[in-house]
Parts: sequence; structure tokens; C-alpha cells
Amino acid sequence: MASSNEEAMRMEALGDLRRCLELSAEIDNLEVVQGADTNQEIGALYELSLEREEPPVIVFDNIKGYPEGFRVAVNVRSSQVFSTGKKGLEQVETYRKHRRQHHEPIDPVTVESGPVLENVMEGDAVDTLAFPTPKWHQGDGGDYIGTECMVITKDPDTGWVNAGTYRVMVHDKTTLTPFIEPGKHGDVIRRKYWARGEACPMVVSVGQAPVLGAAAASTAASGVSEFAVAGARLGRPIELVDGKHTGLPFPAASEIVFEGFMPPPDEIAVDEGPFGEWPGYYASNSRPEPVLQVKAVYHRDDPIIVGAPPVRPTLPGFWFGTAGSAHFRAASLWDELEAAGVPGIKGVWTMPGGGPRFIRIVALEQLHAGHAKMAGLVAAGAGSSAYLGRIVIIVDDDIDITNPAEVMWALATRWDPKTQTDIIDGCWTGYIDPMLQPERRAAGDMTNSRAIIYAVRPYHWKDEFPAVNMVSREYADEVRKTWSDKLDFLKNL
Ligand SMILES: Cc1cc2nc3c(=O)[nH]c(=O)nc-3n(C[C@H](O)[C@H](O)[C@H](O)COP(=O)(O)O)c2cc1C
Ligand SMILES: [Mn+2]
Repeated sequence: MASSNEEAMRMEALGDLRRCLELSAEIDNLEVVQGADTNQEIGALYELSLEREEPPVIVFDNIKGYPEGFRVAVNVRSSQVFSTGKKGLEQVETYRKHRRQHHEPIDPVTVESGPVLENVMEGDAVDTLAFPTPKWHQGDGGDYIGTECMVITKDPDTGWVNAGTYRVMVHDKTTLTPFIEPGKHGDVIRRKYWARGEACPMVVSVGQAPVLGAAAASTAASGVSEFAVAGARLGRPIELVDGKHTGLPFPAASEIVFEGFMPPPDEIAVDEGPFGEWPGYYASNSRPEPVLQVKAVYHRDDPIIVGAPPVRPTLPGFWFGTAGSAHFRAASLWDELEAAGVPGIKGVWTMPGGGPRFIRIVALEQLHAGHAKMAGLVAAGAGSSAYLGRIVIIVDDDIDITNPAEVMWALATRWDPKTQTDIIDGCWTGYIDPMLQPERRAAGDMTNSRAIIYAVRPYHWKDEFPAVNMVSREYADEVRKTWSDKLDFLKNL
């Protein structure tokens, strides 16, 4: 019974940001910070909170220089209201199961009105500076209102509405720059308008139901609307209202929405960045980006900016938390491997330090010669890992892939670097890759190389491979039973 109540609570929080904050407070997992400064202080407190694996939700209120009620919230999607109590691969499996049960897309519905329309700024009244937008990191080139946000565009050919999370910098009252890496859906769509000599209609939602942030940040297939994915996960349609200027839809319960047009970059572009990025650097530095010229701002009373700015991927709260979503991305790749017809997958994981993308580990029950290679090639190119990867490691299924020491042991003892490695060049990467060579960066050649490492017992002599030096689980249990009353060191072992 308790567990179905908890599931109901999780779904309620997933579908409604303000309810999520209330429920987080009820379980004592929410910290309210009064009087912090948007200039680096909010960002520093957030970064320090991520030294914990399970940071609290933090709501900043009475922010210096801004009206009471104009808030910033962080660590929302890692709130303990979403905890299933599961860890490691069990958590990955939980995500997969949930997705299987909720995979039929549920299209959004258009409604007449919603709380996002409580306040509207148009014409001379448009003021994107009215909100307590943090300068998150010391080296940032400006204030970023979009970190956990949805950038909404519509394919002019098919009517597909895409929503992706791309960081958004504030320049002046009417100018924002969403930073969309080449090849992301928002980029592919905007270029279609530009090719016709038109400005791209665009909407940015800042602060929305956690399920929407999760959908916008994960890789839905081309042509699939993240609103329908979010609806599927919630089991009910997302309610949208249409913008007056672009006709683009946005969530009726969004906290803040900017609506406008993005002309082609040869008409207008301004310097975006630098911004502290999740690989742990300021790699994309500063470069001209096309601008969103804002025609209307819609916001709720006492609006909440939801922030999920990147930090180095060595911080535990990041790796597990909102921006990292390590488990969620592992679940995506596992699903993709199976969809591609790779059998015998026993687990998928990401390595701490590599954030959600750079270092992906697959545990495989090898069924035939060439099977490990099959898994490695798919894992390196599948939708959720194609962008910004570095290393794929395939290991046998006796390796506990959630334990970095075990993965290193597989590398140390089952991998012949010369014969069990593929190096593949020309893969998709982005400006935020610190290893993107200066020549490629300058030429707009956003590609890098990948290593696929097969740290598995070579299939054709796996039966001759030296046996592992380890007490069997059965004998260990037997010995423990005999001795645990007498020996302290056996307690809790
Ligand atoms: C907090 C956060 C910030 C992100 N910022 C960016 C960004 O600035 N630019 C970008 O191209 N992708 C960014 N991403 C990754 C994209 O959201 C992700 O690739 C998503 O699949 C994009 O949507 P799309 O597949 O519809 O293009 C970010 C993800 C998260 C979780
Ligand atoms: Mn998409």
C-alpha cells in the first residue's frame, strides 16, 4: 500500500512543479535560502550542495534586488520525492520498466488559459531582466535564465513540435541567446526557416513540471514531440496554450515563457558564453550565436526559475542528479541496444567522472564470436550516445559495472589494447567538448574520435581463460553461517 501511495506522490510531483516543491518540503527535503545574490552566490551554494550525493531541493527567495516571491529553485528533479529507494542497476531497470509501461505517446491538449498567462509583457513592456537570473559560475560571460528549460520550435514541413533543453543567456530586455549545438533538433528545425529566408519562431519555457524538463533533456526520436513523451510518462496529456505572436504552444502551467523569433545568424548574431559546462570546463568559450528577439513574456505570479546549471562531473550530486541523470541515460542506451537487436545485455552504466555521456559501460553475456563487437558498435552510435561520447567499454557479465574498481579490473586483466580496441573517427561532438581540436573547432568540424574497448574474455578461447581467484558465493555463505557468531569481522559483511 505504502508503495502505491509513494508512486502516486511521485507522479503528482512529476506533473506539477509547485506541488513537487510542497511535497519535498513535507518530507523535509527542501531548504529555503533568503537573501542570496544572483551574482555567483546562488551558483556557489548550488555547487556546494552537489558535494552530497543526495542534495536537498533549494529554493532561493528574497533574492537581492528582486521582489519577494521571484524565486530560483535547484535540485528539483533529484528531490527525494522521486526516490524509489532503488540504487544502481535496479534503478536503471526501474526506469526501463516505467518506460515500457508508459511508452505510448500521449499527445498534448490545447487549453484556453492557464497560470502562465497571469502576467503578460508585450511591446515596450517586454523585460527579460525582470527576473532574478543567476550568473551561475565565476567564469560565465553573463546571466543564464535557461538551464533546465524547454526551447520549443515547430518543423515547418511536418508540424512536429520539438522541445529541447538548451542553455539560454540574457543579453538585454529583448535579447536572449539559446545555445543549440549543431545537429540538435532545435538546430535542424531553425535552419529550415533560415533556408527560406525566414526568422524561426521560438518559445523558451523556464520553470515547468519536472516531467517536462526530463523529456526535453533526453533524446526523443526525430519527429517525436517531447510533450507527447512527457504525457506518456505521466499517463495524461500535457496542457498547452498557444502563444499570440508565433502560435507556438507552451505549457499552461509554465512559470516564465519568452516568445519571439530567431533571425538567421548572418542577419544578427551576438557573443554567447563563456559558460561553465558539464564536462567541467569553459570549452565553448564565447562565439557569435543567433538571437531570440523576444516579442512577449508570460509569467505566473511569484514566478520560479528552475535551474540545473552544469558543474564538473566529479561531484556526486551532479552525476546522479538532475543534469547528470546517469541512471536515466543508462536506461536509454540499454533500450536502444535491445531495439537494435543486440542480445545478452545484462547491464548498462556510466562511469563517474565521465558525466552522463563520455564513458559508457555495457555488461554482456557473450553468446557467439563477434557478439562483443556488435554491442560495442551499436553502443557507440545509438541515439542517446552518438553525441559527445569518448569511450565505450564492453565487459563480461560477471563484472559489477556499478563498481569502478571492477571495471578497471576488467581493463587490467581481460583487455589486449592492440587487438581489442576500435578507434573510430568523425563522430558527433559539440563545442562543449574540451578535446575538440582547435583546427576542427575553427572549421566547424564538430567531430571527435571514440575508443570502443572490448574488455572481455576473448570468445574463441574463453573456456581456456584463467579461472577467477574468488571464493564461491555458496561456500562463502556456508563459512559465514558457521563462523558469524564467533567472528566480529564477519558481521554485516
Ligand atoms: C541541464 C541541461 C542543459 C543542457 N544544455 C544544452 C545546451 O546548452 N545546448 C545543447 O545543445 N544541449 C544541451 N543539453 C542537452 C540537450 O538537452 C539534449 O541533447 C536533448 O536531447 C536536446 O533535445 P533534442 O534532442 O530535441 O535536440 C542540456 C541538457 C541538460 C540536462
Ligand atoms: Mn527532440
